[in-house]
Amino acid sequence: ERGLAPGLRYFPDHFDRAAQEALVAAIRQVVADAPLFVPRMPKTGKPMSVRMTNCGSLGWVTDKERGYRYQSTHPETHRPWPAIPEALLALWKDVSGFDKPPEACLVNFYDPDAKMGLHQDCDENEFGAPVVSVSLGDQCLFRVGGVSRNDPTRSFRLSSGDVFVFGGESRLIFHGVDRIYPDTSTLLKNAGRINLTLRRVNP
Ligand code: MD3
Ligand code: FE
Repeated sequence: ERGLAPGLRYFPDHFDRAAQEALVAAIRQVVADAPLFVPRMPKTGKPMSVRMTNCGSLGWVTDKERGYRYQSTHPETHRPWPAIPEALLALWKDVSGFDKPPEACLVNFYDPDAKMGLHQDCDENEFGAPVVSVSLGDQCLFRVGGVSRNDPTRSFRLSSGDVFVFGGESRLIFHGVDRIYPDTSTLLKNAGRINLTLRRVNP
């Protein structure tokens, strides 16, 4: 483990190959139940380049009309989200330092040309809990700044199996994914990258 800034912890290679394969299998089941959807920016309806789904009692969704929010059902099937896989609940217990379990696990799928602009995660009502992130598949260039958009940023090349914990003073930092490095992992059959983020939504 490496501590990088107050509240920001990095666990390179936390999951070994077998554990990563088990996580991918669990996520494939989640996607079979709750298909990937294309998130759209509030007001403009511009599609994001990542595709998403969720597991847990609440999932993060966004569309043109209603914007960013958490809800208990899939935006297209209108069914409840599937359960968070046990291995991810165990990870939360190991690294979050927070006693209540996460309500939400957002699953982001990056094609080789997908990215995510610099943003803060502030749609939750509980900033005392950290966000725990797991990277699977191709490497990416991940950028983290400070709590103001203009703060200087640092970049990290994240690899499959890496875990990040964003808590404390780092819970509201700006962050984004600048690019995917194609063909840098053999974990996923269909290439690209998966990121899982575990979150506590309500106090
Ligand atoms: C720092 N996802 O889903 S994970 C997101 O790789 C998101 O898919 C990126 O940003 C991805 O919102 C980055 C790392 C991450 C996730 C949540 C954070 C960093 C964070 C919340 C607060 C601070
Ligand atoms: Fe984020």
